[in-house]
Amino acid sequence: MFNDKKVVFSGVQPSGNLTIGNYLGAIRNFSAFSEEYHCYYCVVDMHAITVRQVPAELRRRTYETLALYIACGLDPQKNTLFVQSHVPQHAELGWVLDCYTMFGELSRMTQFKDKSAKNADNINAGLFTYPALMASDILLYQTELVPVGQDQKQHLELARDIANRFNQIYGETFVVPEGYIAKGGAKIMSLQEPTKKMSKSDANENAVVRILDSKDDIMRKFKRAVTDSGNEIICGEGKEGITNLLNIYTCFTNKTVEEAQREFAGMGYGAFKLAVGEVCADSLRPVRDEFARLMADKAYLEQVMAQGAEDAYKNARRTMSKVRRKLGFTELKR
Ligand code: AQP
Repeated sequence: MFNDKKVVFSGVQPSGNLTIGNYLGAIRNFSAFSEEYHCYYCVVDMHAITVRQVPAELRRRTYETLALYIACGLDPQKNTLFVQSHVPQHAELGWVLDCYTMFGELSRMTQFKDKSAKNADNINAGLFTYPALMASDILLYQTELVPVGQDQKQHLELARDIANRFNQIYGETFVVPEGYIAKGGAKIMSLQEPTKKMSKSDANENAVVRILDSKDDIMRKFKRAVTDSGNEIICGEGKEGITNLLNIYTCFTNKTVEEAQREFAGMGYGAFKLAVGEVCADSLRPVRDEFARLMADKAYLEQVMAQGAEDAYKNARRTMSKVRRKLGFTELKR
């Protein structure tokens, strides 16, 4: 289907209901690559279990994340959409790369520090070695480009270091991937603590706008968004809340920040927050409608999963055979 095209890979964890951060920072940008690249978009369920999940919810969210990929414009005929745990080479290469990733490197990862602080009773080895599994996801497909939000930049740099290290020891084995971080939506902040990233697993529902929230919920959350004691709708230091809202507004409208600042000059914070809520809710409506249609057709989603896993498996197996040979693993003669 794709042959010699260069490869794009990205993934989303089914670790919660997806947010407008996941949408603006990642998924919304994915379809732009579909013509030029062979795109692999993965539901990374193995990453999700680094934090405790309720099994039935993980299963449901895996379907939902796949449906959201499609509802956000990813055509399964033009993109390989699949579930990470359906392709066992992710775990296999993950283990190999664990052995080429240094303890010191993993200790410096800010996401590990943040997530260990949030999950102090479950600082497991998987949480620590998460970036090596992420490197395996990317390197398995000889990926050139990885579209991600700003928060994944550090992990991506580590994936490049791991690829370079392996290539230096064993000769050219992996393509060394580049990150693609979209300008506007790269870091959407929490509506309640705008110095903190918006995260799908945030316990405070008012901090997070979810792609599938109803219009009423979206409007309510924006109404309650934290701002500042001033009255100017401009970006700047000490105005993290307003800066975040302007950023969200420009992402949904494709206007520049300057245009938005001019548009809202002299307006009160209350009316401004409602305007941001309106464009957000209205832009997401088609995604919500398409999502509902897809979720009613589980057989179709299963067919997409199966087709995606088969295609991913074929290509993952090729890289894994090369890695096994380079490492000196013996081949089993049957
Ligand atoms: N707030 C954000 N702004 C912009 N991009 C974001 N991404 C996540 N949050 C924001 C991007 O979404 C993609 C998928 O993320 P993920 O599921 O792999 O995990 P994450 O980065 O840890 O996202 P969350 O929402 O914070 O999940 P939890 O709460 O489970 O940890 C990535 O490209 C990410 O950069």
